[in-house]
Amino acid sequence: NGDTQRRKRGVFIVVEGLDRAGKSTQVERLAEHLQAKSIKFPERTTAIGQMINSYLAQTSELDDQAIHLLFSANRWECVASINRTLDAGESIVCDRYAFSGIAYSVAKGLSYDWCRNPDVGLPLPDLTMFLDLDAQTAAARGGYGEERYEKLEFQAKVREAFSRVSQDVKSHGGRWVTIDASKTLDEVTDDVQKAVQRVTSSIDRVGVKLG
Ligand code: T5A
Ligand code: NA
Repeated sequence: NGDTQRRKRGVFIVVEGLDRAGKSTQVERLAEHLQAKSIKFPERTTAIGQMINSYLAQTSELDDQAIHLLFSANRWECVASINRTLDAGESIVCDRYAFSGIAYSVAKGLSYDWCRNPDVGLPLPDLTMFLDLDAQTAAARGGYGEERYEKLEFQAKVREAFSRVSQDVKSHGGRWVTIDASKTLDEVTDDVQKAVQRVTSSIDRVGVKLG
């Protein structure tokens, strides 16, 4: 019956945060722990993803609006595959999602509502975990400064924008948990797993969409 089918749907977990907050590391660990599939945005292997990649690597220029829509299109081209996976009962841990899309473009000065619109209708995550780290600490971690957005002042604006996104998500019934990402790798992993346990035990997964 419908109730059984709902419970069988996989859990859709998103990990968000500033550049170098530790997302990729934690996504891989969580996916292994849950035996879930890990995915990431931008998904750089598609045709759209390659345009995004060259923009981020600063080998091409695009208008702020154009790149924003490409990031969103890059998510839309993966929706069918996400839904197939979840419907088959497999869970997904996703490295960045629509919330990064909004936060980075708002930090550039684009209007919040304009930035939010293209992603309306995407699958709503069952849980979003925001790995919170101040921009200075993030910058002190390895490899910072090669990609377009990896600048201290800009990252501080992104962090502010994420705070608005979190209010928005919560006010629309989404589950958003902030994790202190300044702790050690293992401590963060522990906090992430606890948050997942807490939230997923109370989830009724119905495939709600971003509104
Ligand atoms: N973007 C993205 C948009 O503008 N719009 C969008 O719609 C989307 C989806 C690329 C850029 O695209 C923008 C945002 C980004 O600027 P990306 O490919 O996800 O996004 O690139 P980054 O987020 O920059 O990925 P990073 O690899 O830099 O950061 P992660 O994944 O957060 O961090 P991770 O795990 O790779 O760790 C970074 C370093 O820190 C260490 C790790 O060992 C590693 O060296 N580290 C820790 N050190 C100490 N303590 C801890 N707890 C640590 N955790 C990790
Ligand atoms: Na990453």
